[in-house]
Amino acid sequence: MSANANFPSITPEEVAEMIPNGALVGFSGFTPAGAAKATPRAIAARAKRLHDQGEEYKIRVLTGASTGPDLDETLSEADAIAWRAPYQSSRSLRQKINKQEVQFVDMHLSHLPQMVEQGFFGNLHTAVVEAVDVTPDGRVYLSSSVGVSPSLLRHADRVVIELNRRHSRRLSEMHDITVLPPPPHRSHIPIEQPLTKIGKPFATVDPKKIVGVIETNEPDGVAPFHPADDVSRRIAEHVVRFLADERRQGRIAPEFLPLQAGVGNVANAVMEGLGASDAIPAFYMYSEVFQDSLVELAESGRLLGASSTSLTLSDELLDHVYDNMDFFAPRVVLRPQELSNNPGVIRRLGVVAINTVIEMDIYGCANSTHVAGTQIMNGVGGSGDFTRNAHLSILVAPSTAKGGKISSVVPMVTHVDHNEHSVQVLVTEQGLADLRGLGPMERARKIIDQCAHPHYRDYLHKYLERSRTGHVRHDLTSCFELHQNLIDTGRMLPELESAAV
Ligand code: 0RQ
Repeated sequence: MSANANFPSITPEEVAEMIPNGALVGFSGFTPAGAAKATPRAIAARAKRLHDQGEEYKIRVLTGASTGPDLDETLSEADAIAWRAPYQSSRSLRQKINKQEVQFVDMHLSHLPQMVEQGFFGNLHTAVVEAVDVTPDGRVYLSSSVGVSPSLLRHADRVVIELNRRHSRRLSEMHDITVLPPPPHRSHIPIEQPLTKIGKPFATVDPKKIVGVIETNEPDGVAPFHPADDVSRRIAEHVVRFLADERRQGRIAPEFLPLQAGVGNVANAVMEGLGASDAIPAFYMYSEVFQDSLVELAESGRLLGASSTSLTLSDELLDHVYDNMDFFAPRVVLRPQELSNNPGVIRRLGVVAINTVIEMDIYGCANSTHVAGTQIMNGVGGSGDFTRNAHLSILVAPSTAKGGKISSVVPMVTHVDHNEHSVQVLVTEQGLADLRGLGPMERARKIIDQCAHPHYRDYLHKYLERSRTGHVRHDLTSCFELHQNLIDTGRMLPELESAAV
């Protein structure tokens, strides 16, 4: 049934006019997948117009995670964001956050729906949600991501649907949507296998709240996947060898365990490596993004199925999935982020989690978010949900950054996203440190010898030697010396002659 027969059409410009300065607006989108598109562009245009007239106009922006360029980048460039949660990956927005021009709440993605339910972010003025269909009784068939949209639809005062004709109407065959009741009224979540469905193929909204429907026909615009570089491939080799060995030793069951892999180059390389390995059987994913590398793995039979909250696929591959829904629909489940990232489910399924960090320290704490402890990159995203609760938590990073001027292995991380109690395995292209069962000094020596770049090992060993007392040994006068050197001279070890290590 055509949505416009049931709800009035509205233009993005009319929606922008409805949203006052300072309002909290929830947009669909988890990565560029399923992100609202036309409305944020119109809000940005309105902001620019008002700013030219000397008027203040900024909104508070809530989404599932990062978004497409039409949302964060466009709104930020128009100086239209005052506050943002829970994750972002926009160049322009990150600069404004680091200048304190935007307040940013960096939080675990699994917490977001209940924070919305509990009203911590204030009154939700409007939700703008991309969908493939909406029925007169308020069933909203979402598009390529679920994210936090079911909660936004419940709690917003008014709702705008962006009806994007570009997506397959068969997406509902993948969706599994339920909103958890607040405690103490929760019972166990009966997801016993990555593809178990426990909800409905649609989200619901009170139809009286729908102020209008905007028809669009636009791709998600996910950037295409780049082939893995040498460093990522070496990291992947260490991870694959380690997991195959864990299985041989019986610590991972013969049928294997579901995997979660973060986004980006290294994660894609790891997935490729796992796909190509004879020692790893065909496997499932229990993750938050379904990205490009998984399409081929599914078609070759290496990936048996995946639970996710978004189809983060470049346009060509998303079209390919839509053209082959008979194959993909039974193999992919898209859930709200409260369930894709649910700590209890991750622990029950025994997920093996692999995420990329900015830096790791010699005792196993890791920093995913803040360069030199101050400059936000993206945010913790789902990495904490998975790292804390996985059966096996693996964190990876190249051993150096910026052409060798920065060591990713440091005495003490300048910001802690994952602490040593959650982190079990650290990997760089240099090697892998399995930290399970090791005391602090054993960990430190292993991390330096296995993971640090050879040019930084001597410095790190000397740091350990001069840190003489305590259980976790630190020299508080010099634990951030490498970072201070970086700030002062542009490199962590100024005496290193060659930058290219
Ligand atoms: O900077 O963009 O200026 O070149 O950080 O680093 O090596 O391209 O790697 O794109 O995978 O990003 C941790 C940021 C890594 C990401 C992080 C600089 C480096 C480069 C990017 P340039 P790379 P990636 C959810 C998964 C947190 C959220 C998460 C992230 C830029 O993976 O945001 O895990 N993770 N989500 O030069 C200074 C250092 C640096 C550094 C890297 N030590 N110091 N700069 N960079 N290390 C879970 C799912 O289920 C999906």
